[in-house]
Amino acid sequence: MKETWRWFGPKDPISLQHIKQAGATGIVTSLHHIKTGEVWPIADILERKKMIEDNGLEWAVIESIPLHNDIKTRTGNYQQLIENYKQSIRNVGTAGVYDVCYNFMPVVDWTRTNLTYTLPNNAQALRFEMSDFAAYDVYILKRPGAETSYKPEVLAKAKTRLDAMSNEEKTLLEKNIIAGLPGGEGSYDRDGIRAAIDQFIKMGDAGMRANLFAFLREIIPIAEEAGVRMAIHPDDPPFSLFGLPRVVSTADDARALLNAAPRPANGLTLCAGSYGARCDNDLVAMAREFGERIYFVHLRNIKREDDGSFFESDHLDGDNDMVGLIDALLDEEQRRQQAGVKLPAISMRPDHGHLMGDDLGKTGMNPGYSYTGRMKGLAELRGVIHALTTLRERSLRV
Ligand code: DNO
Repeated sequence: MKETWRWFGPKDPISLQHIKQAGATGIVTSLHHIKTGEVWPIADILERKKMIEDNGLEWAVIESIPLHNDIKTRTGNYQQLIENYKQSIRNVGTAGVYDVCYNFMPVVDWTRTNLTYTLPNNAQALRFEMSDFAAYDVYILKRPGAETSYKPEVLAKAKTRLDAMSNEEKTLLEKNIIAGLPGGEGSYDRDGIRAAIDQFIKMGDAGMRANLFAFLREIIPIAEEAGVRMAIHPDDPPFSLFGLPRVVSTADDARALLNAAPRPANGLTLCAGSYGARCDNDLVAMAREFGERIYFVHLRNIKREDDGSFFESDHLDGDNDMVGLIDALLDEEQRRQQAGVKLPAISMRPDHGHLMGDDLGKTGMNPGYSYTGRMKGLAELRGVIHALTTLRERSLRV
């Protein structure tokens, strides 16, 4: 597997040299300075690629070329925006970067309620607490009909949580949910998010899915021509938020979207932490079923709770079968090598890490994307990859 690391570009407090020291060989990044919807100029892509290569690394995956909301709703200037997206895909292919991650989440990108959840060892993790989310949705945002989205016990807990929150805590909760997390799309204030929710909620799952498939039917042929593989990132978390449609949350969703444009350029990002936040998603089975079309993996673990809440646990300690997942991905890589597939390696990155060690208390760390926690995650995952690969080689020799 190709060991990669997400880097937020020249403004990232973590340098390319430090990433190299952590042992990664590939960089996952985006041109964050280009506004969503605009064409990525070749010159900018090449400049970023050179910066990465000058440090002895490779630009392995683009995460992400974000989709403008108008493409998701097929309103406004969406046709021009799709043309722009096609041009960006052609340009990245010309520049020699071949894997593109993107997502089709409505309104909010990845979402957590608590960015400093303290673990028993005093490191900090990211957490999604269903009752806090409900408290925000029902009592602070006051979305019409929001109560119907939650179970009575979640609503009861939400009210208790809300009553115990100071004004500062309420402000922080709102910021965590709607102001946008690193690499995510969409930063709103309260009125802005209300308007965005109104726009998307009426589409329902069927409307949202139809728009995603329409986008794929236009983009996939262009990606194929450009030698680029599109790898859609699942909804994070993989269930409806604010009553909004969600169409990339389950194995059925993944199957339907792969079938909507059944070409090799139409692929998946298997984000273990996102799909894995639902107990009905069997990650190992998904890796085996969709293996051929998985181009990028986010290896992250979580501990789930009954009401849909979860926190991000250590990479090898959680509800996800990380060893089984890596084993399935290594089998797929072996299959590609034997079949002579171009670019057989699957890029993995340690997704998120705890805020720990010297990073605690440092300013400017991107939530989930500090140095030491991810380095620990990468080292643990590398150990699993190394052990499984060694065992495979030995069994071949016998
Ligand atoms: C969170 C990430 C997301 C993801 C985008 C993909 O850590 O997984 O930011 O990169 O949603 O488009």
